[in-house]
Amino acid sequence: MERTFIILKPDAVQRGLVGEIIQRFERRGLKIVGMRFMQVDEALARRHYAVHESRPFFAGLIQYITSAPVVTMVVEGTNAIAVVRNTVGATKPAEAAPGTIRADFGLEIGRNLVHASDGPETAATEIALWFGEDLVNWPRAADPWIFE
Ligand code: IDP
Ligand code: MG
Repeated sequence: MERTFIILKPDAVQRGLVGEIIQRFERRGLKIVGMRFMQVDEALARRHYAVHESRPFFAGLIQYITSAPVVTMVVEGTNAIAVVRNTVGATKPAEAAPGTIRADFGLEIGRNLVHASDGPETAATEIALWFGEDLVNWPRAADPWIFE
């Protein structure tokens, strides 16, 4: 069982796609163990995207992620990290597979709607950064019908 971290970015919130996007993760069978609606400040944005600090798009990325509220989530499930990345789609919406969130709702890389951890180490780091210990362990009634 894995956990991964997701952000519904400001464009998802401003466009009224929060319910639609969360529904895709829920329907997939992923269990929500953390969720928050928040305004991201610059310091947190810079820590989260520290790996991209030297990139030309960094300033725009910080501006984007702090420009309106976001929804942050931690979800749990079998192979959750890869499953969520696949559900989200490729970074460039134009190259994302049809049926993925970024393909179905996006056009441009700088407005690609969702962040998702890209591996076990980033998932652990990002969950600690954004949620700390503030997660809920709960037995879901449907678990035996989703996890064999
Ligand atoms: P990811 O979100 O698919 O993991 P990363 O390469 O980690 O993609 O980039 C982080 C985020 O930075 C992207 O989701 C996108 O919002 C933004 N980004 C990446 N490359 C560019 C770019 O060339 N122009 C504008 N924004 C970019
Ligand atoms: Mg990334």
